[in-house]
Amino acid sequence: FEYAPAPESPAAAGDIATSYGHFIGGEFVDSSGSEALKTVNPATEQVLAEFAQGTDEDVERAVAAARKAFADWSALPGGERAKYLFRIARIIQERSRELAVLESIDNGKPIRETRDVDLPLVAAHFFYYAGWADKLDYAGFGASPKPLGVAGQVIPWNFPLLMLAWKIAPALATGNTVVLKPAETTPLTALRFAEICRQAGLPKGVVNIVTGDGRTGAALTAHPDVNKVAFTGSTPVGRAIAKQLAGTRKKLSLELGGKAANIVFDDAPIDQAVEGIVNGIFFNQGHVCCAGSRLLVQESVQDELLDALKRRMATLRVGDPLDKNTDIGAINSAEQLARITALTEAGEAEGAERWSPACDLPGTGFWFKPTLFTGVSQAHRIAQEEIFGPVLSVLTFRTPDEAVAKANNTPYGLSAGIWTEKGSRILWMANKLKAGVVWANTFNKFDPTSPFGGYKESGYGREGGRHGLEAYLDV
Ligand code: TXE
Repeated sequence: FEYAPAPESPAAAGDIATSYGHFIGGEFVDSSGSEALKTVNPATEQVLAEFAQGTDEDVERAVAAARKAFADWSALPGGERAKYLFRIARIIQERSRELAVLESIDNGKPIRETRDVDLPLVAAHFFYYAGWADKLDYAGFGASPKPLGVAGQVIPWNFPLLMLAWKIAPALATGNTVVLKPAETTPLTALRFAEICRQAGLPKGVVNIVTGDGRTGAALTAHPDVNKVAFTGSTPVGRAIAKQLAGTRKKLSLELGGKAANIVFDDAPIDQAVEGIVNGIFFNQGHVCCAGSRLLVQESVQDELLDALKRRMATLRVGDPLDKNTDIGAINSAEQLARITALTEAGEAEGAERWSPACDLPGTGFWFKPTLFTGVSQAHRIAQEEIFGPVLSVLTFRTPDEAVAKANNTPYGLSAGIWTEKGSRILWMANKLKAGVVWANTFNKFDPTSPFGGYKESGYGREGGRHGLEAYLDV
């Protein structure tokens, strides 16, 4: 084994370099090309740093480094691999403040969320999968399941570090090595994670980070020496990757878009349901694949629920992501803001009624008011397409059967929520809903022990839990 250099002294979140290359073979290296991209703070539009647009040659070098490391890494006893993962988990906890601030600056999400949700979950995933590394032989994967080889992983910008953890932790626990490409609007925490790999003494080449846009992603997923592709992102790109991989023997898992229904029955405690609806759609500015973007409310409580919801929406604070009182931060990019704007305009054009509370938005940066649409019909684009912003479409139902039919009436099937006091109804509904995750009397609850993934256009394969290991093993 070639071990990485001795621990470095931790940086502060503000220590952002002016330009970054890739992390390949345990070293920070320059790109073979000269094209650089910029990442901006979406709350201020200020450029944070330049980073490399990964070339085919960069991807080649990274895959070669991962291949070289694979022989020794996969031969390590699971308990030895676990030690590295536990060490990474502990360093993430120690550096969580720095990482939370950096994530909020690069992504735009409120510090309260990065601090209390993202970072604890990131560490939890490394702890959880560290615990699996030495137990694979006795857990129903056959006598001695084999890692697949080099995993090419492409992640989105909505939970940059958490998506990295969902992908890297199970891959390493099972003995695979990794080349990961972060999203082009949020590369900074993945590059900081590379430092953490060095700090943990992770052998060189086990984790490689190559930055760039979709061209770099496509070069990675197409590389012939990549054995496993894991992708989280848009449904069109997921479909393109599936086509690209057809005819190869690469294993593929896809976690794509969603259009979840949050279903509220007339016996649900209204205040609790309102909190769940707000968390369901306004958490992370609605940049959440499993966001509760459709509210299905039983007709008899529609007026009462919408009154309470509007009162609650009027209390939401939109603004500076680094202010601990902020509920809704900045939209991640100008492109995403344009997508949200276009779909909400389509909602109005198709005849739905739009409402937002009075709220002052900062002058610079990318912002969107919490928005509610009533009078929405199932055929409207805002009832069918993923908006990926703080926009809720309200539909109504009378019976549980009608709620199921409407909830299932989208191309997606990632998640759903049910609000009712009746346990029997929860079980009945959960079986009928075509969704990989069904929450009852809560929403957007994540846990490393639970498998997560979709039906239909939301993708295939599961991440998290014991099922998440299967994506990285030949059983
Ligand atoms: O996604 P892309 P975008 C949805 C959401 C959003 C829309 C567009 O509705 O409004 O997608 O977002 C890389 N081969 N979700 O444009 O393009 C890209 O560089 C390989 C849902 O940001 O799919 C980035 O790293 N990789 C979602 C990643 O794919 C390619 C999260 C995601 O970008 C590639 C994000 C290619 N041909 C967006 N093209 C979720 N499921 O949570 C791009 N990429």
